[in-house]
Amino acid sequence: MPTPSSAQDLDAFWMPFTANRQFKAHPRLLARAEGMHYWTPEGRQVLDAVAGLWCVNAGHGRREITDAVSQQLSTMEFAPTFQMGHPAGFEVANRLIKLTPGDLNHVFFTNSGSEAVDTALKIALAYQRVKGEASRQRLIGREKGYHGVGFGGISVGGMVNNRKFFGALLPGTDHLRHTLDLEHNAFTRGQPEWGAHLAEDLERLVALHDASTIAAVIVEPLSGSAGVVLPPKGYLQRLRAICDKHGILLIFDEVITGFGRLGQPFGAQYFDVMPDMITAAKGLTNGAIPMGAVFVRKHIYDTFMNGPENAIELFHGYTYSAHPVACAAALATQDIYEREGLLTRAGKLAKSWEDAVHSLRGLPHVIDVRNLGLVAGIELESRPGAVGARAYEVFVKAFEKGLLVRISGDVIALSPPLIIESAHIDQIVTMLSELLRSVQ
Ligand code: PXG
Repeated sequence: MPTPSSAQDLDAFWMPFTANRQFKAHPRLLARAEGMHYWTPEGRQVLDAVAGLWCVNAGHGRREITDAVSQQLSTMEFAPTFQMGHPAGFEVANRLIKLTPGDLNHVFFTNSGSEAVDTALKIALAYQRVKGEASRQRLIGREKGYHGVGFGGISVGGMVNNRKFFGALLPGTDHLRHTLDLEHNAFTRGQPEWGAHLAEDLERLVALHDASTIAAVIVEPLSGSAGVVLPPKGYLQRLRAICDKHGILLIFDEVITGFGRLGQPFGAQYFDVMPDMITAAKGLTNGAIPMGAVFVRKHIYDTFMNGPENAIELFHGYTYSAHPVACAAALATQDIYEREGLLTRAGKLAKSWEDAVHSLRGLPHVIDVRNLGLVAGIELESRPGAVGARAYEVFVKAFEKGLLVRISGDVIALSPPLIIESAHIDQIVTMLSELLRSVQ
């Protein structure tokens, strides 16, 4: 593959969530990856502290995934799943439901997290209607929530720039308060003690709209994109209890927390809270081939399986739902996770990760450090009138130094591959502390 070298080469690709002109003036390119590292086209090594984009949980360049994908491509590159099937789709579904908690034992396949979210929201609305509660049409999200970029996802999402350009969005949505509070919780190790009562905000929305109008609540158990926002201890339990009290479905968006990020297969198990649906993507295939999924509890699936047997139960699906090549990647990925114990590895590393990232406390600009499992957020004080500028400078300098991080506003987000070793953790923290000392 030739490396794009002129401004003209870079012009045609309208890059996602990117300052295109700024990037194209000073591009940052990646050309190869293996294990914990990327390499630039010039051959410079970059330590991946963010698993690509929170997805390459088993590390880069896994031969088993490449081989499975290649074999599937040469055997059958595509097969429809509308009124047809192929073995791998069923195999992946059966395999995945062994990882999910309780009776979350049916899977609807999508191609991304955004599609998984829109699918879950549609299932929630259809479920209430099929159940005879068609007045339950409202969907509740949370401030600072990120649920992808479909119209459903941005409507329940709570990040203003992802919403304000796109019109009136879905009608009938509302939002819970977010749980970020530096005044009470700055520099907490793990989940904050303060803030479980914020879940009571759902009672406010019930009082305002009435439970009979609310279909579902969707939250990320831990918000990634908004800058690593943790649920206070007991918060998710309270949210579950209030949903139960009012007959509201609870959806956990686990696109980031799924597949081992917190030391359990899913956040639902880590937090010991049972949602009615889980959305997932990213780590499902180690980022190698796009794939998303919605896990649905038995009572929801069964509600749909009641009409005449020749009736299609859910008018929803994608050409590429359970794409055979994605299924092959998913199976190979799950084999690796199981063989290498990666879905619980974050739990074993969590303490040393926590100690390492909290050692950044006290460095210039650092106003909070948040961590859980193998995730961390380091929040920097914003420059006056220039939110995000300081973290952006750290991000650019980090890449130049050989470290890939993510930023959201002035939060540096870290979510390394789950194969990380302690030497890499040291390296990440050492590089970050030098960088924090070097930026103004
Ligand atoms: N839900 C959650 C919780 C996510 O984190 C999506 C849905 C959408 O997934 P897709 O596959 O449609 O992108 C996500 C995606 C970041 C970052 O660094 C996070 C995501 C994507 C890109 C960047 O904050 N999360």
